[in-house]
Amino acid sequence: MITLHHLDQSRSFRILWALEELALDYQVKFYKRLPTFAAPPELKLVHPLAKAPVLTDDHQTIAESAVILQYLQETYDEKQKFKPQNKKDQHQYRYWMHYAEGSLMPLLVMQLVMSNVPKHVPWLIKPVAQKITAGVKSGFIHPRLKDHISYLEDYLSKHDYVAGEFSFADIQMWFPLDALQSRTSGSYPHISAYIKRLSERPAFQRAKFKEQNLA
Ligand SMILES: N[C@@H](CCC(=O)N[C@@H](CS)C(=O)NCC(=O)O)C(=O)O
Repeated sequence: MITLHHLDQSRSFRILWALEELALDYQVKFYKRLPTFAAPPELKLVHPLAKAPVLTDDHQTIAESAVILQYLQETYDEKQKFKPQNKKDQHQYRYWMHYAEGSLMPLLVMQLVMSNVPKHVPWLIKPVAQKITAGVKSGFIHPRLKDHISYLEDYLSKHDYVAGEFSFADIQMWFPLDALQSRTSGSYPHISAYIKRLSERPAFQRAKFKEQNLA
């Protein structure tokens, strides 16, 4: 039996969506974030790092979104609908699978951490914390994010999906792009159109409906 260990407001939505695309039988174990926004300790019983998503399939325990997506595709996508079949698109498929968590997410996480630091320090040093984190954001994070956004806007102005037709690489990319759109103030027409295209998929809608009814 496939079990998705799902943390609320998290990357594990990717896997819920993939399971719906594959129309598989699965169960979801729901974990609620602690007030600190960390995963609850029960998730440690499934995987020592207590990060979501984690998927268990009979005796296997699989962590990391990209690895889970690849596992599901290789194991259950009998008609090879969710991975490109030609070499050029397969290269893109691998690239975007890694880029999402290896290049784009670290910047978004860093930005989130920097924004939260001043909220969690004693009031006396708040102004100092604000100054330091604003400096890191404007001097380090924002110029790099700007480059990523231009790169993605350009790529998505020429491609409806990241690797040929819709594939699991799009599921992997959806999360950072959705986070980028909701956490930054800019307007990104091609990224927005891509997110809209993905969110109109019936499997995405089913996964959203399931997620909303899990808590
Ligand atoms: N690269 C990992 C990241 C996993 C990750 O950081 N998940 C977050 C949720 S989006 C988490 O479990 N956070 C809880 C915590 O850090 O306590 C993946 O793609 O699966």
